[in-house]
Amino acid sequence: MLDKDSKIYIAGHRGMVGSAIHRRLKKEGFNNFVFRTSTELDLRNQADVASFYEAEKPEYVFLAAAKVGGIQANNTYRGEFLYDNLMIQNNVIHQSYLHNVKKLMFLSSSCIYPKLAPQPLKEDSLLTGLLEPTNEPYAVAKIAGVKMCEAYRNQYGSNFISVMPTNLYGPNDNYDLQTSHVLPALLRKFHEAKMNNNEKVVIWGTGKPLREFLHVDDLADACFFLMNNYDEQDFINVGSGDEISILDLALLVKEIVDYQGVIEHDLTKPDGTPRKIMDSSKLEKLGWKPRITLMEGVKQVYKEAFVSKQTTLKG
Ligand code: GFB
Repeated sequence: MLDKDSKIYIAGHRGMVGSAIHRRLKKEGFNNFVFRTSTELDLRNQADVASFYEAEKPEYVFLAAAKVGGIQANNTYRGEFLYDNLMIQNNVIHQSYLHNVKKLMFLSSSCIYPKLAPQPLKEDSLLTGLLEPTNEPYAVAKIAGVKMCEAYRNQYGSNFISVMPTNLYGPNDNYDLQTSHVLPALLRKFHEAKMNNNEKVVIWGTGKPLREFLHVDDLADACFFLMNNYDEQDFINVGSGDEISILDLALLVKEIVDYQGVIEHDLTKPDGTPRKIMDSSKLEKLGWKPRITLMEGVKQVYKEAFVSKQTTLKG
């Protein structure tokens, strides 16, 4: 079990996942955190990360720092997604080993599974087929991170585990329409269309792909549970079972926002993987289940990001 006084480093504490893990731990009474913003510490820089570990000597590490984005960002910034993620995770995992971190959790992603792997995606489908081309560089980096945790456990006995979240949403998401994931993009598009009395909202692709969505607070709860209860080499899926087509998701957001116009498709934009739902039975058998339904979660996020605050959004 994590001790309340343990020194915990959350890499990426200002991102959607890192900030949710921070909220979850604070709620539990943890208060010995170490943080660095990306301006204070460039995690891609080996020497700087080494100095940081030497100075701070964290006992537990949540590795939630990563270059992330939606389908278009992944496909456009292919070099950066590969380089930045490999550098960040290599430096953090290696320094965690050198400084005897008691336990590290690496946050991976469901896109590491082969594009056409049997659904729901089971953990043993990893490396059984070709990846989805739009996010291959990101997936290759994340696979390397999972394998690095496994290899360090095998060779050095490091207690490093990896979790595989499905598509996430929640507070501190990215609402830039060029680089965001689908859910924040739809919330913004429908909200702005309503405010501006626009007749239509354009969504990317055919609307047919199926995706599973998990609220980031549920993910953070699963991370806390696994940090306390899971010490195995094999990585573990974290999903919600809430699967929906992109068109139905658009209709759900339309209803929540109460927008009266029509939906159009931009077929010049990619669909990506046709279906991506996790088999999370391994985690369920350990005794963890998500709590926030998609409807509740999206309503909550919409309220926080658009109704309560008058958010000024870029992009
Ligand atoms: O969320 P998303 O960008 O990523 O897109 P992926 C999911 C689906 O929603 C795709 C469609 O079929 C998009 O074409 N979509 C419709 C839109 N309208 C929009 C829109 O306005 N914006 C966006 N972004 N999509 C990512 C991977 O894949 O999932 C990452 O590229 C990562 O590597 C992440 O793993 C979780 O689910 O397709």
